[in-house]
Amino acid sequence: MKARVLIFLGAPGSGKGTQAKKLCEKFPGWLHVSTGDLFRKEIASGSELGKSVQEIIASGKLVSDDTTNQVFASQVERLLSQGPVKGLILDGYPRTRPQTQFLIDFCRKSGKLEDPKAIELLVSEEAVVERLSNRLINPRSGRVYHKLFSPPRVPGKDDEDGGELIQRDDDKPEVIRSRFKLYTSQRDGIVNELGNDRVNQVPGEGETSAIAAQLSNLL
Ligand code: G5P
Ligand code: MG
Repeated sequence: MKARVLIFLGAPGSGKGTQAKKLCEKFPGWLHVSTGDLFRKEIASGSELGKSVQEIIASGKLVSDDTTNQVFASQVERLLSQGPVKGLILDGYPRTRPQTQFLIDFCRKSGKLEDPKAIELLVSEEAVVERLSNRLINPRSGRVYHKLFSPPRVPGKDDEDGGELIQRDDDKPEVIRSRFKLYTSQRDGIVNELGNDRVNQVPGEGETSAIAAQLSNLL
């Protein structure tokens, strides 16, 4: 059976990463693919790729489609070669119309993946600024916290590995707002390419667990 491909579409801070991690923990065989996490790992490792994307990411601009498609494709090929996969949750990919075309083509050619569908998490710009200004992440695993609503047990330390939590370079208010605008400008191109009937919208503001329950039903 082919693996399902579910895109989590939504502005920065809409909860894509938080919800993707929750669902992949709950549903065995579902895997989380975040191009943002992959780029941040490259930056942390000091690789050539990491060096080439570091400034772009810190300023909230988009990495080129070619580089992003390559990073995405090699990660998915690696995951598919490791064993059976029920589904992929794509978080932060695709981000442009050309990436969406690449993804649709990639799924068809692979022979192992269904055509992609999307869930769009809807949030306001103000909610996003509040959330991201208070976000902390574990740069090693990508695990996400909110200083007030989902704080770590020990302030500034990850619950799992005990290591330092950091604030992302692109989580400064002015960069958050420009990332939000960039998402808004790209969103229709992505949805048109997928087809409106392949996109479900879910309110992204409210209790994280209530949103997770709604997403579980759609899965
Ligand atoms: P990323 O890493 O893909 P963004 O901008 O798409 O970054 P981001 O900021 O990671 O998205 P998110 O994953 O949607 O946001 O949100 P999250 O981390 O889960 O939650 C945000 C905060 O809100 C957290 O503190 C969380 O605890 C809290 N929260 C979550 N859910 C709830 C809730 O229900 N209620 C409440 N109260 N709080 C909640 O991309 C980064 C950069 O990498 C490059 C670009 O430069 C990009 O800017 N990049 C790409 N470039 C080109 N093409 C691509 N495909 C690229 N992918 C990445
Ligand atoms: Mg994220």
